[in-house]
Amino acid sequence: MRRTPKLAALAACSALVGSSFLLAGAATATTTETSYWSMNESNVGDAAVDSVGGNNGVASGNPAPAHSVDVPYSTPANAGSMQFDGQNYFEVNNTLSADFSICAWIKTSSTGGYNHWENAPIVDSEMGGFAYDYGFGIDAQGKLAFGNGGNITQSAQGDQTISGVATVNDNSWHNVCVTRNNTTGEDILYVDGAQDFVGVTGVGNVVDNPKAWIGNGQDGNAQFVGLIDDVRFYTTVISAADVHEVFSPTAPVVDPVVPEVRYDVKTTLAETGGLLNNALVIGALLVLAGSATIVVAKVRS
Ligand SMILES: [Ca+2]
Ligand SMILES: [Ca+2]
Repeated sequence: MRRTPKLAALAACSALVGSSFLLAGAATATTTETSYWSMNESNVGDAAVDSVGGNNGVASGNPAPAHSVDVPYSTPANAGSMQFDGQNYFEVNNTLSADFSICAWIKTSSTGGYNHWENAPIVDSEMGGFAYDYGFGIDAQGKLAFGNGGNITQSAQGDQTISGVATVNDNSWHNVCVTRNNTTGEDILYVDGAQDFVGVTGVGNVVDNPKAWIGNGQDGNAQFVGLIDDVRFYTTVISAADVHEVFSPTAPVVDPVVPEVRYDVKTTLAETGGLLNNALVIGALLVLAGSATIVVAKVRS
């Protein structure tokens, strides 16, 4: 009679003694992410920590942005978002210039104007009059908007603004992104992980204002009143797949470690120890790890 191999039998009665989880499928967007403000600070007046680039946002205004438990997601853990009242803001260094992307979560009822400097600002690096500047916010119709000053043609400079289609000022959380291509002038707006609108604005490095504000603007803007969370800067045009990953991260691939079973066979060896003669087993371990079998024995004669 064919018998079940002993190791197989042992494996069959294996017991789970430990497990762990490995993360895979990390968002490719993170490879070009240069700033990430989680907005998890708990005290009024705290700097908004940029955990990626160290470009911490200095709180300004009275009152300063306040901690809130109203967040767009809770898994992975999200400790808070920031409340803006139309007056306050965080000031960061403007680290965006040529190709770039901006993403954030917003929850607001605010409306803005028709030009990028008039929008209810999410991130704004405006300078008065024509300048190589930009603004990302909400327009007069409650749509997402982005615009900048730049070279519209080879002979003309000016400001241009594009607006999206989806309503984003319904006081519900929305993930909003813009990508800006400095070669073609193409800008793509995304709402909740999906492409919302494609347009064109002028090209040129938008570096005239060395600062950018989160939650406010610097010249004629409407007020942004509401919550902002998870602001991200990228120095590339991130892909639609990257944007979706920002909106809804791929669930981690669960890869449990193969159960490891350890048997102390000291007793068994002792009972059938005729072959051992003068050997004295003082310890023996049979370790099963997946298909591999490792036998470790300590024998003293
Ligand atoms: Ca947060
Ligand atoms: Ca301007």
